[in-house]
Amino acid sequence: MEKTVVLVKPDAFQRGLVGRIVARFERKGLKLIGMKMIKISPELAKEHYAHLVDKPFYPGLEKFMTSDPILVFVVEGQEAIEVVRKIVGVTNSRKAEAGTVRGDFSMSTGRNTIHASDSQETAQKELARFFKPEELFEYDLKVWDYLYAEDEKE
Ligand code: IDP
Ligand code: MG
Repeated sequence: MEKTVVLVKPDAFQRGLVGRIVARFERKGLKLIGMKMIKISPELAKEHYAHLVDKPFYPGLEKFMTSDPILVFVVEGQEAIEVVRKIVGVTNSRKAEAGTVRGDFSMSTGRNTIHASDSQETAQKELARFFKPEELFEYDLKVWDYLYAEDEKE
């Protein structure tokens, strides 16, 4: 089963949206296997946003992401990476579809409430970046048989 990483950004904390955002993933049927609050350091921000460090908006992005704690969590499920990115919506929240997290909760690109891994490679890197092996939990989700049919389980 695929695992993917979600960050709930400082704007969601300030706006009291954390619980509602996590609930979106729970109600979909994704299995929560790790979750914690952390404060991102400037070094970690540069690593996480390595693809953006040369952009003019990067200093503001780093300042914002390191300003307050964030929530980081991991969900597991069939095609979880793609499913989660769909729930998150596109980067510019004003263009994000209604029903997505960004489409429903944000008006902004720079304050878009949430991050999610965008590929299998990124998901693996982000898992290692934010979680120690012992912080991820393997447990039996009793409703598994109602989330997936026999031919959809691995
Ligand atoms: P993503 O979060 O949808 O994967 P990325 O292109 O990976 O989008 O950008 C990471 C984050 O950087 C975005 O979520 C957003 O907060 C910020 N960002 C991206 N592009 C811009 C921009 O043009 N202006 C300001 N912030 C941006
Ligand atoms: Mg991205």
